[in-house]
Amino acid sequence: MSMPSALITGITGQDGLYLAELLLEKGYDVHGLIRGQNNPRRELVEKVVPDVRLHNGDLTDLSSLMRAMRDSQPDEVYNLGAISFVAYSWENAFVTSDVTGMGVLNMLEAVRLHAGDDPSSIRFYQASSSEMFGKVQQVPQSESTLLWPRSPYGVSKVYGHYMTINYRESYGMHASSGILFNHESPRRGPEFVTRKISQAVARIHLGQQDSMALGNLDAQRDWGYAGDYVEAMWRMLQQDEADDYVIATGETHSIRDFLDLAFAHVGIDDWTKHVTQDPRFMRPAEVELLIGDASKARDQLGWAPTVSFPELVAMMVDSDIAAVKAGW
Ligand code: NAP
Ligand code: G4F
Repeated sequence: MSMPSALITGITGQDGLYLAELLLEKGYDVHGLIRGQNNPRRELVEKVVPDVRLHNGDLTDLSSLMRAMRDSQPDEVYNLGAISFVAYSWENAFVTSDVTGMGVLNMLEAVRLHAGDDPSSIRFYQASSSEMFGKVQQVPQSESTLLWPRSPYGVSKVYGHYMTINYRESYGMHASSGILFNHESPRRGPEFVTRKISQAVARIHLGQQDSMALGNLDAQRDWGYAGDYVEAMWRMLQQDEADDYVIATGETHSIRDFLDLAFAHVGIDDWTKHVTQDPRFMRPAEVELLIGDASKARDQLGWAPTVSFPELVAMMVDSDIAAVKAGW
């Protein structure tokens, strides 16, 4: 039997790299979509996963997606590409809607047109988000919780989520949507709060920085480890029927809890003198509380998280200490 092949959009992102590693381990022929004329993250992808074949393309450009489909001939498509930073989405609402929302439609169309007579022959994964729950209408949040997005990013994800369901129902596509709660790792972008903290704590510990400025410290998130979450994506596409699944740990913690653990890891019990609050990092509308009910994924996919919250915080701080020491 020939090896299965997969196309990943968002290959340069946190999840794209973990997923590429997972699929290569499983024997897949892995392809990645990369955008821009001189993408600064190409080098990182080529170093971490040299066996991935890269294709130029952009989620806003349907013909480039069609070309990537033709050149990669995938059995599975993982649509991870997005403008994913919630704060940025207020400043750039149109481009966020175009990439994170309309980009999903473009990718679904590319898959449907490429698949021809049998739209279910290519399996599709959409990276939906707990940000869609926004002003939460139920605690904890599950697949049936009413969506109430609070940011242009969240609204765009709702569009992509329902478009994925619509293509499944309209064309019989094997299109699944993973409603993933926040997941982090040493590869997390430095603009997100967990990595911002782990990098600052590493520098403070090593005497290279004295303080950091943050926004709302009281928001609560259900934080898991990205390596666990890409396993759930793959499991969704191995099911006979496509479906939607919440992926979460079922625990919630505030930014203050993250600060407690991160500073305690380097022996600092009182972090208040190292942290200031700056209105620049407050959002026009906040998602106050996220906590997911992943029982459907546990029962149907056999999925469960393997990394605890304290382990995740320690992993990120240790990695950033090593990076600062190495001069990265
Ligand atoms: P990430 O690190 O921000 O990666 C986003 C990826 O999208 C990057 O590879 C980026 O490429 C690519 N991209 C941006 N604009 C594009 C465009 N116009 N065309 C093609 N690709 C484009 O995000 P992540 O944390 O890995 O998350 C992966 C996906 O899961 C995203 O869709 C995100 O919204 C969603 N999600 C994430 C979480 C989480 O907690 N991490 C939770 C729920 C859902 P460049 O390098 O070129 O910018
Ligand atoms: O780390 P964040 O920027 O992540 P956010 O907004 O929850 O979004 C992430 O998770 C979503 C899943 O729910 C994904 F869909 C999305 O793509 C992204 O991966 O902010 C987390 C919380 C927020 O409440 C924010 O207001 O941290 C708060 N926060 C406080 N100070 C801060 C800061 N966030 C950032 N980025 N920077 C701060 O200085």
